[in-house]
Amino acid sequence: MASPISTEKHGNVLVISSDNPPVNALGQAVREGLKNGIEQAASDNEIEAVVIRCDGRTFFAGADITEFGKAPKGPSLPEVCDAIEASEKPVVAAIHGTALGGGCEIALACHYRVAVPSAKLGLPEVKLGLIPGAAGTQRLPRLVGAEAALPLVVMGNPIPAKKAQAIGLVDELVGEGSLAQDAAEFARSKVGADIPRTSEMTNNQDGVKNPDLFDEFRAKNGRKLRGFDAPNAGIEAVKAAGEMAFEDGVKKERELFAKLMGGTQSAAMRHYFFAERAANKIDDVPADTPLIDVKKVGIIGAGTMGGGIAMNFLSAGIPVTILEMKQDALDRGTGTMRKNYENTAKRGRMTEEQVEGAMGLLTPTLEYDDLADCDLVIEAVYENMDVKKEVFAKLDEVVKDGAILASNTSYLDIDEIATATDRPGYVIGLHFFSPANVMKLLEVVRGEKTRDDVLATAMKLSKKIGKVAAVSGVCPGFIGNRMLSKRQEQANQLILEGANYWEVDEVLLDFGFPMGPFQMGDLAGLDIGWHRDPSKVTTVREALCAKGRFGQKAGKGFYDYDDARQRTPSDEVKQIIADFAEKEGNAQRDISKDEIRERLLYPMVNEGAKILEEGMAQRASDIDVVWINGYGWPLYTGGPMFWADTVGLDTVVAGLEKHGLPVSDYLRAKAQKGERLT
Ligand code: T1G
Repeated sequence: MASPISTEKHGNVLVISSDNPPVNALGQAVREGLKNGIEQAASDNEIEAVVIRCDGRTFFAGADITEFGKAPKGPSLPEVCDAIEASEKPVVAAIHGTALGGGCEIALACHYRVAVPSAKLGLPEVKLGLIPGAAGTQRLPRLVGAEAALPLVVMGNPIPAKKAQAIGLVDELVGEGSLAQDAAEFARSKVGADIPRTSEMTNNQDGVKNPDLFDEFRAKNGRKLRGFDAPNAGIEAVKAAGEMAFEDGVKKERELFAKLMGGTQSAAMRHYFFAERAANKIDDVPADTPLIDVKKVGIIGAGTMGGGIAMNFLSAGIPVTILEMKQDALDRGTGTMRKNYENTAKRGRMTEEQVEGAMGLLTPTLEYDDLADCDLVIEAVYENMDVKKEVFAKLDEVVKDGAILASNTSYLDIDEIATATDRPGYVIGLHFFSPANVMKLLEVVRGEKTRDDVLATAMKLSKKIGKVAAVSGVCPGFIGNRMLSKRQEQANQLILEGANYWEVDEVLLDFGFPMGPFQMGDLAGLDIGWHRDPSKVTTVREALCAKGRFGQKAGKGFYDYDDARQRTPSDEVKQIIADFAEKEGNAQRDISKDEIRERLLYPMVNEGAKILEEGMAQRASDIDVVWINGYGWPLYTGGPMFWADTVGLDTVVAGLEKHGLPVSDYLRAKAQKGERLT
């Protein structure tokens, strides 16, 4: 098979090119070709300088993740990097697209780096539960200093070429259309000059002069890094770069890398990397299905959801017409959207003109007729079937043929809603999660009659508005809420049987969720939907509301809150629950945290298995995508399905049986056959 690497002489410059779509991943053939190219340059006396570049959309975007876990085949990436750096002739990296991970390490091993302004550079290995494994944590601090290296290595977010130039990672920005020749020119200009090797530089001493740098960085980012192993390893590796000789630092990096590679967190995060991409594919819809061009979107309802949904499209540059029934509701809704954008601008994440640009694409209206030329209309009105059907009947009348009519319903039957129209093929569910302009998850609910082009359009559009979409079938609660209801059921049952409600929260917090169900109840308000009759107590929540315990806003709910909203478990609440339980005939007993965790999480796995069995999700990894992006399931465990495989399905089944909880045939069969869900 032809090598993905080719070389071409341009006068005294050898240009080594990689053509390895889709992202020039540094697979074995690429690594071998690069090494051979450097050797060719060394042995050719006419060559005085080298450029390394890539064809296609991007410079090397990292090691080839599909090779992980397989027996490594030489030459290794560190070997290739060392060969590049050792070259006696100047080597220039010509960067476009995204130079990520191993790609950034190749660039660091080069003696110079030139990039087009639209390029990005980064070390996202932490997002795979790893750290750079080809001396990136040792070369980068020597080139740009420990302080500038820490965010790149530990948070894993890429930076634009301009910022890379500012910290010294990129030497020169060149023309978008003239990268190859500008890089060759740049290389020629370095012939005869001393060769700058990043492994010999000493900018990393800032971390030695200010050793608090590392703990300060760890503390500043503590919440985001909670539970993850790789970020801390990244900090250790960058610290080592300042304290050790290069070779020793590389050894330290390799130790840390190997430990992470062998751990469950990296396996989980690599699973998630592919899961997120797989979720966008619909198995029975051809990849070349023609898409509907969505030039204008209509949103019905300017409340929290409607406004949040609208912002997703406005931020992606898609005009939105938003409809309300009354002027004051419309004004309130659009006012909230503007305020949200202005807050984002205050945090420096948007410019003023971007705010005006987004708001300039918004057309508020009270008239359904103004939706007539929309290509997609999404309703986010009251969660009531009759109301939804009325809206869809109206839309069917007013909106042009071929337009998609979507409901943001979180559990109602999309097929029934579709019967209110003469275009069931164009009806789909687009279930956003609150706050809709922030939460990444979008459950795309495929109706019985939803057309392929409508579904394919929804998936493509989800990427355009920065969402992670997963397809769900029509069932109560779709994928996420259906599994959530099982956890909620057990949480409520557990406290009636004597489990301490704060321990139920702690189990989920310790597992890695951002919040437990009782904390969540206090935050949202326990009195939502309360009938306001203190004498009528049929649930624990009603018992608490009867005592004015409405949650954080009342200073007390399940917990007591101080002025800083710090929560403390309440003996009064413990008693209220015990009294209520006794009235209901529930005997109280001490319940261990292990039992709590099994009863909260295993029924979710069982429900996920049923969702798969019924074909309500295309694949187990889609369920992981839903829970990680919609409900804060800790990424480093890979999601409920991957986590169940890690625990072992036989252990899950045994746990469910031990607690007298139902086991689906699908899950039992998988466990008996020793198979995995993912
Ligand atoms: N290896 C293998 N395949 C990859 C890949 C990679 N590194 N990156 C992307 N793909 C595939 C992806 O699965 C998809 O395949 C297609 O390319 C398009 O990707 C030693 C150890 C580059 C920003 O973490 O962030 O280097 O679905 O849909 O949205 O220190 O891909 O088409 O069959 O995401 O335009 C470090 C991971 C690796 C970068 C492009 N590098 N990739 O985004 O397209 S570890 C990364 C990305 C490492 C060294 C360490 C993104 C992208 P398919 P896509 P995109």
